[in-house]
Amino acid sequence: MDDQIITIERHIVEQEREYPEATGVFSNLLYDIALAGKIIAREMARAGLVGTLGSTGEMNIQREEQMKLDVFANQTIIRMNSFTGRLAAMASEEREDVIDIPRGYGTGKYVLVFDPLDGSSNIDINATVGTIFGVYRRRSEEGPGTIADCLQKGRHTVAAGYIIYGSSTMMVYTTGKGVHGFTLDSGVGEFLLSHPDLRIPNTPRYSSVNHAYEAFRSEGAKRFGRWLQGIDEEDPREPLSERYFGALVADFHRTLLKGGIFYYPADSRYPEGKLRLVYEANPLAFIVEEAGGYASDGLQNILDVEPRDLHQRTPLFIGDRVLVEKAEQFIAKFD
Ligand code: AHM
Ligand code: MG
Repeated sequence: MDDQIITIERHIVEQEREYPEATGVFSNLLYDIALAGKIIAREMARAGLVGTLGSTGEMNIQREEQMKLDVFANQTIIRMNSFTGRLAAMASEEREDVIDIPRGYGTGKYVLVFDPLDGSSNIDINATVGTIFGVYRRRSEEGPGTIADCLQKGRHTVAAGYIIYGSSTMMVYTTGKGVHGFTLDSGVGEFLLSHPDLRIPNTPRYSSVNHAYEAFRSEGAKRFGRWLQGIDEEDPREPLSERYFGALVADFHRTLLKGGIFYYPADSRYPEGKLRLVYEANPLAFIVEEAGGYASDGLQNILDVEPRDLHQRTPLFIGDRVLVEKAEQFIAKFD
């Protein structure tokens, strides 16, 4: 195994062999996502050259400024997946409603939820951004997919992953049989297996949070932050070093590889939390659990939250199980 070169295509096929009843539809869906990731990575790499950078001047439905590359990433994923007959519907951070499969094209048994370009405020400084996705089996029997198909508990995820556009492009995915990371060799245009069977390290290395909003947070979240910093008087500990990109994918990726915790609690500006449950928190929660970690909204496992709305927000504590459970304890005690 050590000196083999394993492409993502081969890896997906080999994983599929473990399911004798598999038809190949699911594998093809994962290739399509990987291909969309390569197209987005290429566009990102040349964005500065062709003047793609900067704002379109439009606001997306979350009233945040939308960058041109967000639009490109969103369109690429939709175009790649609309006509294949593999999906019943899609949902994206950039679109208010469920994205239907165009009339005249067949529908399939899966739904795809995604954040096409997370952390977009990082684009114009050439810092890391990423695509997050989750795949579910549809619940409805046939015909166009429904919102209920997209609003499933994270626990029902059949595949989740992300593509991180950093100093190199990586795709990390799981189908519930380990978490595997692939690095894009842009010379040959292939994602090659570079991080088989990722497990979050047992020793936490970094904590990751935006301290600017400390004053807006609940007593429990504040105290948890102080505990991580080693300044809780009742329970002093070695402080955990901090890192914060301000792009969830990048902050999560580091947490997965190096160990530690990322958290974005609820606060008085965002009483429900800032991050989105369906296409941000759930896919990453599914990945972290598969890698030996844990994700919580502060009260319960994120994967057990019943989504009500496509763009629902949630507090998120994700990474090392012991640290995330400690956050839950602070919140239970003080909030
Ligand atoms: P978005 O770029 O899809 O809107 O995502 C929101 C981003 C996350 O990537 C990141 O974790 C968070 O917002 C950072 O928020 P803040 O600037 O408040 O720290
Ligand atoms: Mg996002």
